[in-house]
Amino acid sequence: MINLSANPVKSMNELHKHYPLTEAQILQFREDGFIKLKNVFSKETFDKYASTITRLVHEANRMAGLPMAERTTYQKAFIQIGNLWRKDETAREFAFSKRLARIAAELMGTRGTRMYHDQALYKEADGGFTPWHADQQYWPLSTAKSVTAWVPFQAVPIEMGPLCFGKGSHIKKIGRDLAISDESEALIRELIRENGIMEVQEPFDFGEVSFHTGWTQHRAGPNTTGRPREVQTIIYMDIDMKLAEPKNKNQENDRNAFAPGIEVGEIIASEMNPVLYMETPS
Ligand SMILES: O=C(O)CCC(=O)C(=O)O
Repeated sequence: MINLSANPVKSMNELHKHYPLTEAQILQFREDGFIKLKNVFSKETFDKYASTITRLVHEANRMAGLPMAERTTYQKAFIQIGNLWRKDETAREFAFSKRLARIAAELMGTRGTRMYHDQALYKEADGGFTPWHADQQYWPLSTAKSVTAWVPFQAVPIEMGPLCFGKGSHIKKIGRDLAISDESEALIRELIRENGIMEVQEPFDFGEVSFHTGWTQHRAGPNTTGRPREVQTIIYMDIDMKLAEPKNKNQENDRNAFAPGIEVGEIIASEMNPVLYMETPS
């Protein structure tokens, strides 16, 4: 069926068009460990891509039918479906957005970005909270030059569980060895309080996208709206990122999944890590 509301030319242009950042925004990101940017995408773009991503999420959802009361905290937090860019041409087009990849490079201060992976994080209508954690606990990366774009396909009011960030927590080096769990929620909450870190939890407007570093502590509240919180994320790394010796089981798993055939110390340039943006020399 033809989607009459979709405007393929506008959405394609927007997906790849430069989104200018100010110096102040880049500095703010580096100090705070996150930034929220308004009007990154419009309805035309989401009309083109969101329904495909939602369909892929539902097709792959292994939690369907399992009541919330019988799930773990992690399972209650979201339906998590990764590598959509490998499964579908439309999802791939979205993940290859030059607009997002260039923002990521400029925030990190790198000459380009590679894909680490993409993953949809759909918080169901009655989904639970996402515990405090820092993503890089899971990632065998040699530097901190990694960033996640968190792209909600609708506005996210507080009651829907927008991402909440520990401002400057990436610099404090707290709670870095804790995987997502009830334990990470309790211990990191305490560390955030002890270190006087400000929690920034704000609603997201339609089209607003956040970027956070791999070491920024973050969480999300439960979804009490009765509507799903549909979010696609794309995780970028420095184009020159090297593989570090995995420090835990999660990092071993990630190495196998997202850096197949790469030796420790080599640039992570497997078939799973296409270049998504590269600066053109001036
Ligand atoms: O969407 C969520 O609830 C959590 C997202 C998250 O942890 C991430 O994107 O790194």
